[in-house]
Parts: sequence; C-alpha cells; structure tokens
Amino acid sequence: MRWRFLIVAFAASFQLMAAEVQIINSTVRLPLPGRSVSAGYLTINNLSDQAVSVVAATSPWFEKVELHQHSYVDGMMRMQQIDRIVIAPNQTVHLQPGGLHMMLFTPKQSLALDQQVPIELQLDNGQKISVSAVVTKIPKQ
Ligand SMILES: [Cu+2]
Repeated sequence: MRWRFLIVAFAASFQLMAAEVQIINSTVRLPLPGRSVSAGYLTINNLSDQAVSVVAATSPWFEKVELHQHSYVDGMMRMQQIDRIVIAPNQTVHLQPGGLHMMLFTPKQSLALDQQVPIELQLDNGQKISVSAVVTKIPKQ
C-alpha cells in the first residue's frame, strides 16, 4: 500500500511540473538561399507561480542553437546572444521578429516548408521541453 501511494504521488507531481510551462506557436524560418542561419520563434506560457528561465535550446537538425535578443546600441538595431529568457510567474513571453528569438546555425539537412523541426528547450529547473517548430517563409517586409 505504501509503495503504491508513493508511485501515485510521484506521477502526480511529475504531471504538475510538466504542465507548468507551455510552448505554443513554434516556427522556424526557412533559411534564405545560400544562407546557413535561421531564426526560430515561439510563445512561452509560464503557468506556475514561480519565475522560470529558458537557459538553452538544441535541435538535432542544427549544429547550434542560440538564444538572442534585439536591442538598440548607439541608435543601431543589433542582436546579441543572451544566456537566458526569464518568464515571470503567470506570464507569457513571445519570441518574435525584432525581439527575443532563437538563432539556428548550420542545418544538417535541407529544410522545406511545413516540415516539423524538433527543438528541445532546457529550463533552469532542469526540465526539458520538446517542441515541433513548423518551417515557415520569411514574410516580405
Ligand atoms: Cu539572432
């Protein structure tokens, strides 16, 4: 009886953890012809009452994935690598063009529209979240 209780308690706490952070609307932009770098966007919902951070992203389809942000430096729009994306309790953070984004370097295979790119996000609490990001076109400016 005691063992059974432990297993149920473990399963319940795991489900709770897994439900705390929700990733939606994941996309990866089709790289421009001749380019080997692409941008990825998604929306992160923190459903918990504690701040959580994304500290890394990886994809088996790319050599390297970095977390980036855009910011104005001396009046110029620059992008720079950041070491984490913090999502405050019960808040939503959008990775979107002109703001926070993922930078994906050197695809290991050629990408096509509507493919699902596997990406894994690592959180500061040790949790890993797998997402499928749809390959989309770069919108015309
Ligand atoms: Cu970037």
